Amino acid sequence: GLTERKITMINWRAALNVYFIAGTQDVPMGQTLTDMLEEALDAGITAFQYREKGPRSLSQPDDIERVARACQKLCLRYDIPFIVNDDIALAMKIQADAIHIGQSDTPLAETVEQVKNSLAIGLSTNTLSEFEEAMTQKDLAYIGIGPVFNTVSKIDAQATVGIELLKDCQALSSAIPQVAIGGITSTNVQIVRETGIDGIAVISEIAQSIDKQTTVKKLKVK
Ligand code: TZP
Ligand code: MG
Repeated sequence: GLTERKITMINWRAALNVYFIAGTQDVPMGQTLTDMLEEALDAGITAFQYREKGPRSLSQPDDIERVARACQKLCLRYDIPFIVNDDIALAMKIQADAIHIGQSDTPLAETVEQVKNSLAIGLSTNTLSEFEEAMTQKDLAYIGIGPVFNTVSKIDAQATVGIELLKDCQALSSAIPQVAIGGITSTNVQIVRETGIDGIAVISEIAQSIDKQTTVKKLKVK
């Protein structure tokens, strides 16, 4: 059945605490995505998004599905949400916990229709008006805001939004859980946390870390 593939009752505010994102392209030489993910899970990440995108990413659907299922299985074992980036068909096929879409992916209304209530939905925003629009949507589990700082992990990243946009969004509404993304590291995480945002999403800070226990501990709010 489908039930054993999903975790139950997701508290998204808690899940956003340390939200790790990665795909094959983010794995350091000599490692595998699943090994890297297992280390991150062991260190205490609170959500994982499978994002297969950009140079060095897998392109064969069968390979992508196999890796996705392996990651999903690990996340289930650690009882944290497994989220698929962008690929609604894959997310539906394997019954992920959620689908994450950006502003230039499948529009939200269409995504809602396609997931038929069986997946939670997360949406990225890059401006205050996109955030305001997202806040009116009843179908969103959480909203991403960024890139906060410069990122090396997304080739088509929008201009950086800085801490100011995070503060403005927080001031506007916190009705839907929010996560900051883009260039967040152990050294700048404090000022991001001070905005009162629910969580942080990172790729490179965890993917590149040779001591994930220490890195996640620094990023995480107890
Ligand atoms: N969306 C906005 S920035 C970004 C994504 C997927 C990449 C974040 O990666 P990093 O390495 O944490 O800056
Ligand atoms: Mg996208």
